Amino acid sequence: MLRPFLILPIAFICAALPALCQQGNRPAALQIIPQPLSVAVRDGYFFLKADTRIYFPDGKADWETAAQYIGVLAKAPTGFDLKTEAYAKAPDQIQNNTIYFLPDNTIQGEEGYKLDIQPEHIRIRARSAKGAFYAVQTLRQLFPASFNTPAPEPYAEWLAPCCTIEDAPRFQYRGLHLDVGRHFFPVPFIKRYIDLLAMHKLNTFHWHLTEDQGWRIEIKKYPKLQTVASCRKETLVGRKYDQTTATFDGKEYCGFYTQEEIKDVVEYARRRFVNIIPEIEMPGHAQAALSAYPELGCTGGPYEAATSWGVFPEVFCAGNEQTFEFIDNVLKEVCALFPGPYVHIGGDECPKDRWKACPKCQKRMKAEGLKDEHELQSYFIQRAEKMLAKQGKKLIGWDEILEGGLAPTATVMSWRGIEGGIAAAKQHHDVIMTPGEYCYFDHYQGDPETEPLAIGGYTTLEKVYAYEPIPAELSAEEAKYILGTQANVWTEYMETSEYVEYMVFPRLCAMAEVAWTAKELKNWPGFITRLRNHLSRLDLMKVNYSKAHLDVVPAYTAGKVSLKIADPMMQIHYTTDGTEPEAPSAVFSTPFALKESATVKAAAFVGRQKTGKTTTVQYLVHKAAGKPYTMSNQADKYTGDGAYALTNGVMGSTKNRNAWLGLSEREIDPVIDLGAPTEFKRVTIHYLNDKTSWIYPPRSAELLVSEDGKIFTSLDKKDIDADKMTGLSIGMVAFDLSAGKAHYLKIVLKPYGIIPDGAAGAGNGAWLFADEVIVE
Ligand code: TNX
Repeated sequence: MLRPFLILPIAFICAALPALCQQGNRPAALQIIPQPLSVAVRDGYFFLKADTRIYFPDGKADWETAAQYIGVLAKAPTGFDLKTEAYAKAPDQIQNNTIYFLPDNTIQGEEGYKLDIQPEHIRIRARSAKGAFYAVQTLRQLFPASFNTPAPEPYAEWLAPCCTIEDAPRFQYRGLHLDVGRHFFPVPFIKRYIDLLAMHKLNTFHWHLTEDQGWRIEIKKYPKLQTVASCRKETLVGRKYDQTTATFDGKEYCGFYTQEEIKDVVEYARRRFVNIIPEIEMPGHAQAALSAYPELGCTGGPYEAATSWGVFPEVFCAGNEQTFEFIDNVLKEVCALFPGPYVHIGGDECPKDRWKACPKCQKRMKAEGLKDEHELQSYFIQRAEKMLAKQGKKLIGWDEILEGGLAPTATVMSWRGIEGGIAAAKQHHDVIMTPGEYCYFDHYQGDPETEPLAIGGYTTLEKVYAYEPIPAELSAEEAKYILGTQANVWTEYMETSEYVEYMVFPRLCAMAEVAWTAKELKNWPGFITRLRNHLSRLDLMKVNYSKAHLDVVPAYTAGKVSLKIADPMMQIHYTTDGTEPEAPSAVFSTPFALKESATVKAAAFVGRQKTGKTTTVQYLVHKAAGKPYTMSNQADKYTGDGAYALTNGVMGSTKNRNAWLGLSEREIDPVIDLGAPTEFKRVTIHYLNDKTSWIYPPRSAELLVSEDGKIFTSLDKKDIDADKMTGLSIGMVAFDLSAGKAHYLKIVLKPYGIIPDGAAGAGNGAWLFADEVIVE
């Protein structure tokens, strides 16, 4: 179990503050996630009993499925065998102790519903069975939390408060993705995942089925995809820093879903109104497929399924007709298995090295009049589009499919930011927004120093909640092409299903509200309050959710330490002497200054109980700490936590990328205003070396000084042998001066430039990551 830091169950918080949770079995307020459009609560309760009858319209199988789902949910906790019955015509006077499902064309949207709970009966109105199903998901959240236990609760009273709820989703596409290529997850977990996404009113499961590290779907025509491509010989341990330090576990890793299993999952999803989008990656991320059928690669192999992570040069050969035959045959079997309208063909991260050197690919480019390898990729994707069209399916691809020309009917998943989505919408193509910064659940959700290993990034619960899927750059007309949004779960570092749950929850709860709830109704304090209650449901379902949102987040502005917590109900206790914060420790209320370097430790409490883990920050007090600075180039992605990134008294570490200020191919040149002429003896600046992540040392560092902030004199310049540094490490440049004095200090770090051949990211501009300018 991956729950090393959980100190206190949510149930305890509820015991301490019952008003915020439930009073006995009676909900104090309706705490639904995602927040519905309108809720009107009345006095009284409806009691679900063993003999409650559920009625659905005769002859409508999908309505029957929605109606039966109440019984599916109720079975374990209540022990009831609830009966559903068809009605030919709804009676004018509805009988007591019934739940009626009523088709109603006046309800807003295909997935909207109206849920009306009276003491005597419940009425669910919807235009389609989908809406009826979401009404059931809402009803489920109105019963006591124990309605979600897998074990019987014989003494519970199954009551739901009388109310009228009218609801409809903001977006028609609400997705969650899972990469089963890097790690394989068995069918029971896939079903649980589908249950959980449906519980949060998402309607799409994007099943990423093929990768460099493993092909996970049975294709009958190509048996070696099962016997060869579904296995890799071993797996990288931990994070790779470079070829010399990587270690492998020596254990073969295999797994795939048979077509029978896929059919079973598709049917399971159908009963939860979830559409599955299968993804078959091409032309890149195809190394496992090539290990089975090497003739489909440009060099002919031999190949083996990848054993570490990243982007690999071995891709499908675009000059070879056999490749297209293979893809056509694979897609035919895939299309037959998945009834939904879409198939995802990947299209991301396809290096063009092999194609450039491949005579067949070059010949194809000539014959087809393609001007570069991007157009060859576009040619590839357009052929896949036609193959899918023959099977009556539409193509989705990652935003790289924009390069070299978009296939005419393609839907674009915008992942490298929002630009791809904007460009596609402007070309009147459908778009699904999944920008990494907000929608990647493989990113850290808390302090990397204390969180389990993740790919990088920093996507907190609050950040996910703040995501707005419609880019401001689009007109109202163009915005209509944004079908919705999706969270992606890449599993390089998630070996177990518990790990996946830890990364997905509670961020998925926030995502649900981004995708479903009307923009005007989104409200962070309201969400965090409802989340407390919701987490008690997830507790009972034994979902291994993260509590990183209960950790204290340090901030630093103008020489003062500030401590923040996402949940306003919590109180922060802290120490500055390195001891563990406990209930008697100081309570944080206003930002405080440190007179000397200190270790600050802080944790969130409810009453005397610690709710999260302890955050530890080492603050260095020096002459530039808390001093403002300006730079010629601004960081957009790696901001190092804001305006004081280089002078906040906190050094970036090898684990924590977020503390570093990062720029690609541009100088980092802070001009620090020390406030007054200041004497100093030593100035140091630090940089990160992590070449497998494209982060390189600077070429040189220069120190300049000025009295007026305009005219600068250079004091010293040092060259750096950037190629010499290996592994993952922090470098430092120190300027020692016998007696320096200045009002303004400027440091110029020259970027490395283009990444050399043979290294990860070759041909791209290297990143430069700098942190703390320490002035002593
Ligand atoms: C990029 S997102 C990828 C994946 C990785 C992921 C890690 C996308 C289309 N491609 O192959 O797993 O980054 O965050």
